[in-house]
Amino acid sequence: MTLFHFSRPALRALVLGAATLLATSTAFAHAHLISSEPAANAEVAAPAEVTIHFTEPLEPAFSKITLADVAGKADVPAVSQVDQNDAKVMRLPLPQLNAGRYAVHWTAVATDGHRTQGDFAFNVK
Ligand SMILES: [Cu+2]
Repeated sequence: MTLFHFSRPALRALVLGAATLLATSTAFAHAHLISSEPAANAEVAAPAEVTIHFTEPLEPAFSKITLADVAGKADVPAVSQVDQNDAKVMRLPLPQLNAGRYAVHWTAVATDGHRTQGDFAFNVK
């Protein structure tokens, strides 16, 4: 592998440089969740949609939100969409949800192609 062609100090500098770059650069930032409505673990009246705000613009073709109920799969006819005017916002329109706990799973692909994902849950009163 090409890494073995570097001297030890050079390799060390390379690794440190990469770590510094990751820590300070926003040019290669992944899309992370800032906030959501409903918020994680919130107890709410049945919401019309799940909205998630991200740190970076998303690639609509590869980003999505899905919803699961206690049975493992909620009957959500719509698909999630990235906001056409603000690509840092993604939404999943919801049907009328019954009372209960719901799990949200999101996959966000940033414009740099990097994928992040996460889960949170909320309760419908
Ligand atoms: Cu990235």
